[in-house]
Amino acid sequence: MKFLLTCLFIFLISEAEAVPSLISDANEDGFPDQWYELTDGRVTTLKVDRDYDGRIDCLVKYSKMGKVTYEEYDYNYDGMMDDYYFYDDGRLIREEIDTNFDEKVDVWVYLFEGIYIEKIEQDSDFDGQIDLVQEYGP
Ligand SMILES: [Ca+2]
Ligand SMILES: [Ca+2]
Ligand SMILES: [Ca+2]
Repeated sequence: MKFLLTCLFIFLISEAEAVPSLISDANEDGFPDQWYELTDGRVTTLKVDRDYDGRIDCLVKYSKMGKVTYEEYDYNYDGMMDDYYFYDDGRLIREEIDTNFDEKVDVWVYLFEGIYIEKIEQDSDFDGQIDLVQEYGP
């Protein structure tokens, strides 16, 4: 029974946005911690509260084909997203990181073929200007 309850999703229709969503309570504390937004029966967005503090710290968007198109994470769980992933046709093409958690991205990592680093740009003194560029040939 416990297993059943854990896996059971409560189906809710959000009236405000008219976007059907599935909500789940993975740790069974009575508060939702996973939200699935659906379009035509497919999950288009997943939001997760991984540390169960009531704030979303993971957001994933999916294409019609079910491929990840975008992700963002709040790695230090301060309520602000600080790590962003951009995908093209299911392949990671760019990662943007706010390494000092001041809500401004300061590292940009460009990739090719989803896994190889092509270039890293960095704002090492956090003044908003890129001051370090490392390029890696294919
Ligand atoms: Ca959280
Ligand atoms: Ca954060
Ligand atoms: Ca920053």
